[in-house]
Amino acid sequence: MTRILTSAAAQLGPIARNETRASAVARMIDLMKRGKERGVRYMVFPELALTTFFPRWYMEDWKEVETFFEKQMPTKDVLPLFEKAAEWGIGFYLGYAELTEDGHHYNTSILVNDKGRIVGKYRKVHLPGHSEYEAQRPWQHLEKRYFEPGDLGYPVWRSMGAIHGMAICNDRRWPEMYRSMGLQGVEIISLGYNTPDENTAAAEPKHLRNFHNDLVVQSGAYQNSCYVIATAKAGIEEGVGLIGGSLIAQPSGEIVAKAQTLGDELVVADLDLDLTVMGKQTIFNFANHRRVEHYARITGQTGVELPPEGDLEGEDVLSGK
Ligand code: ING
Repeated sequence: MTRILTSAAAQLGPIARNETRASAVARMIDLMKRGKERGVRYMVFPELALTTFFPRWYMEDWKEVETFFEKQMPTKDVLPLFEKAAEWGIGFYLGYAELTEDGHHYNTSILVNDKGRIVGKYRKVHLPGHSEYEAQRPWQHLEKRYFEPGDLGYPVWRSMGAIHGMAICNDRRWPEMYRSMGLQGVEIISLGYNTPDENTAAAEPKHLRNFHNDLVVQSGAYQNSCYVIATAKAGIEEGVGLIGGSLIAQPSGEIVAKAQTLGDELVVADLDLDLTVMGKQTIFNFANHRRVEHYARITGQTGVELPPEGDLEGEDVLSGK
């Protein structure tokens, strides 16, 4: 019996700094309602989907910073989303800023099943940007200031008939993320992102933002024979352009569905979970093909260690012939 999980990337357009949580949730419920009409049973909202992407601003006052964080989940504002999920039988991924009881700050996502129950939590491991104000930038990217690196690793969860994994934004650029879950048999990796359409750290042609978005998601899906659902917060948000391009990639690495706009948009596809099997049993049968004895650098070494200076002489194979 084929295992079809009709799913969606639930892309959001800009969220203004003064937009309420209730307003963002109402927009997400509208997308969920549209999903229900299209037989969607699982949907992925963006990273930090309850507020504007606040790491674009330097804020001295942590009281102000913490206005963008949630102290519990669900809060009263988010509860309606859980209630609709249970009423309509639609599970979801939600990204938000988490403030724990013991005062830790994480860029977090949760996996909620089609009964409205929280199945899993992930905290963003790869934090891009910087931790101090950098005057030369047109806007800041202070994720290293406002968040701690995630402390939960890359778990997977069985839910809604599939093996799910989660990631957030910059994580999608790191192959270690996908493989950590590929080694647990993951079938669907969900991730949300807020990606400025201009690199403020170095001169880079703008079109590369969208090219890299597809490249890394397609590669991760193919190399781990899984689906990847990647959902943008898109559009001009508080004066800063965020790329759209939400997409669903299948285990072949091909894109099966892609966003058309920079606004609130549902990108729907039938995920046939049995399409993950061929790759896992043949070309990416990790047990048959991986040679872990040669991979030590990947977990043993953080940065680059260059070889000794100077070109090697090389073996002389010509003279004396
Ligand atoms: N945003 C961006 C991302 O990784 C970024 C930051 C963009 C880093 C481009 C490097 C290059 O998509 C988040 N929120 O991680």
